[in-house]
Amino acid sequence: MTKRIAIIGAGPSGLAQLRAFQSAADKGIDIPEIVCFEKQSDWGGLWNYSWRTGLDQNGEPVHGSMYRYLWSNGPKECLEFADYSFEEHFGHPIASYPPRAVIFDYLKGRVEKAGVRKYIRFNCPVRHVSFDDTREQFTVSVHDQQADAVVQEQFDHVIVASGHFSTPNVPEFPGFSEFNGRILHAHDFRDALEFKGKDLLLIGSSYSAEDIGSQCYKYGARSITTSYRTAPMGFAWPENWEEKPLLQKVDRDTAYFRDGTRKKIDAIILCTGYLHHFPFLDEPLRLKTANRMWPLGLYKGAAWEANPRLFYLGMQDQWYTFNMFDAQAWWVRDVILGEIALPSREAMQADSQAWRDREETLDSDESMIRFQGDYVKSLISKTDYPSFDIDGVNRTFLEWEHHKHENIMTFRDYSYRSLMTGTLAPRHHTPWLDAMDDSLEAFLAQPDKSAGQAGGET
Ligand code: FAD
Ligand code: NA7
Repeated sequence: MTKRIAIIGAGPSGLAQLRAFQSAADKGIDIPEIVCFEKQSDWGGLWNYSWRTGLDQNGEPVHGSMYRYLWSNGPKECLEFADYSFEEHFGHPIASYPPRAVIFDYLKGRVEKAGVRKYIRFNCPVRHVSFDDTREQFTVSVHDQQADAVVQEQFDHVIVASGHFSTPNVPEFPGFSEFNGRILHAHDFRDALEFKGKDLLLIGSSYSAEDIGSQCYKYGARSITTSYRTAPMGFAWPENWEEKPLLQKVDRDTAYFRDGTRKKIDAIILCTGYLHHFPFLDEPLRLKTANRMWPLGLYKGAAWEANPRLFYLGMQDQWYTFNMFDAQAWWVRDVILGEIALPSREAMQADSQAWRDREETLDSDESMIRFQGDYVKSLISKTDYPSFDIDGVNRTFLEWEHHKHENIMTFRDYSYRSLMTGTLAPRHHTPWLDAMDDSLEAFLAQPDKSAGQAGGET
């Protein structure tokens, strides 16, 4: 009997899994019956922008954490698919830091070409997944929103690709209940113009604080204050941006910090990260982890060691994204197809522990980038995913880091060489700080398609 596979989520990870199976089918390999359940009405995951916050039209928590005017926060050359280049999609080279709509278009282009939309059931949040040891099958309960019916189906494998940057981690600080202004989490941030002319406090010192702060600066906030728990971000900020140690309390319109200083503020954005949240999984199936490079319990970062008929994609903290999800999806496909044999549970745990031991020695961005690069290498060496220059991607990440430290407001003006095609990206027609229109049309209206300078010159 044909195996049945359930994929939960049609974001970049779930789509990678569909593409992996379809590429095997194209080679004449028999593939299982696949159903991908997606709670939103379209694919693309976080890249499918929603203006909504809170609950959606069906009463579901809104998945989207992306905001207007979001531009790729790393060079597109680091996330490029090895089987579908940006150049193939757009017909010509494009600049290195595209806005969200352009990335979404690229993501969509590959899966449209592959013809995998037919596998996806949209508006179908998965409510519950359990495993029956006797039948060795999963029961997946799904709410089909269009029919307004909860239905149950049996599957031989389940692949969780529901993402982990959607359920906000929301700490509380003394005085929040009496604060005079708005308090929101980064998950609910949508439009920087809301904060034009305002004195803004952001809690956190990672990507969300850096990027939402930069957006608010770009669109006219009066001042930005970022408050860190462990360490400051340490970039050369513009004059109206300062970094403070952790917030101690808020008194109506004033924030007090650990170093004894205070500041009047109009609004607070909690850039305090996200929770790995799987309310739909039965307890023995549920991954519990903080946002880190090597969550334990996942062999090769993907197979649930306690029951390796279950897989997770994209659960690591991410330097690598789209091509790492591909590497995982191709590997998971080959495990399911019986091309890759899994060792004993003890051997899987020992292998994971070795990765975790190395993870715990990582003490710099560079070491984390190399660690994740090695992980991607280890996966693609086992499958027919097109090999690519991972050392080259690592080098591009390091150049990106260097450019950010040189000037956090101009790093997006640099160009890098594709590791897939060898083409050097053209310079964008407008410096990022002046580019207020983030539409695909504005971005692609490149008057000059000639190449920029490799990784160095603006
Ligand atoms: P997601 O994109 O989160 O997709 C998960 C999918 O699962 C969604 O479609 C969701 O609706 C669906 N789903 C969830 N629960 C259920 C359920 N119960 N039933 C059915 N469906 C469900 N990465 C980069 O490479 N570059 C960037 O510039 C970048 N910027 C980012 C900016 C922000 C603000 C955030 C939050 C993330 C950013 N990322 C960026 C990282 C991002 O995590 C990845 O690019 C990518 O979206 C992860 O893909 P995913 O498929 O694993 O998860
Ligand atoms: P991250 O990268 O998980 O970072 C979370 C940040 O929030 C980090 O600086 C934490 O500080 C801070 N944090 C968490 N809890 C608290 C509390 N209680 N108090 C103060 N500070 C806290 O999440 P991001 O949202 O920045 O990035 C997620 C993705 O979105 C990323 O991949 C980007 O591509 C976009 P810590 O350093 O742990 O002290």
